[in-house]
Amino acid sequence: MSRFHQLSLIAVLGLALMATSAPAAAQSLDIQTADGAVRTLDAAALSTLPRTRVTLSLHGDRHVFEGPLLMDVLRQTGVKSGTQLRGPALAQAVTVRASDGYAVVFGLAELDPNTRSDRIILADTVDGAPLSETDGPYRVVAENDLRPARSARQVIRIEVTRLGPDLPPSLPSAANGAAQP
Ligand SMILES: Nc1nc2c(c(=O)[nH]1)N[C@H]1C(S)=C(S)[C@@H](COP(=O)(O)O)O[C@H]1N2
Ligand SMILES: [Mo]
Repeated sequence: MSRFHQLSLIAVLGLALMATSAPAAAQSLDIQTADGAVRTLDAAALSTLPRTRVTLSLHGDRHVFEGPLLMDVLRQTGVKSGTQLRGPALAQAVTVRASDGYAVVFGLAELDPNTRSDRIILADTVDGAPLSETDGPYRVVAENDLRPARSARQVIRIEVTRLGPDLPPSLPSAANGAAQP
């Protein structure tokens, strides 16, 4: 094989390797705001946020996860917090989606440290090391959850959805609801 062909082969193999490892190495996160706009936050944007440590029990072992508060991540896209999080803004849901299709939902206010003391973070390290490929790059960790079921691994997308305050037309109002059998 000529030197040129050897180099071409190495280049092709290199590109193939990059293509297969790219999804696992992707560190960006898509956030869909309540008005439908999607914003991509990369690792650099997330690295500027203050970090918090939360302990979670997995299979009987306690692990220390670390990362920014999920609320601080959402605030990057203009979500209101603190005393601004009131009225219609309280009827917003946050759907956290993972690469395997797993999804968990939080009420926006439960993510706000001004509303609840249990912290909910978007962890990128566990016990001081980056998350494994099967858990990361990001994993939600909800402090004091008794089961780790809401701790979605491999988070790739977060959606903020307005659910109210108006009742959807399909739901009975208090008046005609009372008339139902
Ligand atoms: N992406 C993703 N995250 C997930 C799950 C899942 O199926 N997919 N299962 C959840 C459940 S039910 C539990 S109990 C924990 C288990 O955490 P472990 O996989 O680190 O043991 O992960 C949670 N996070
Ligand atoms: Mo579980």
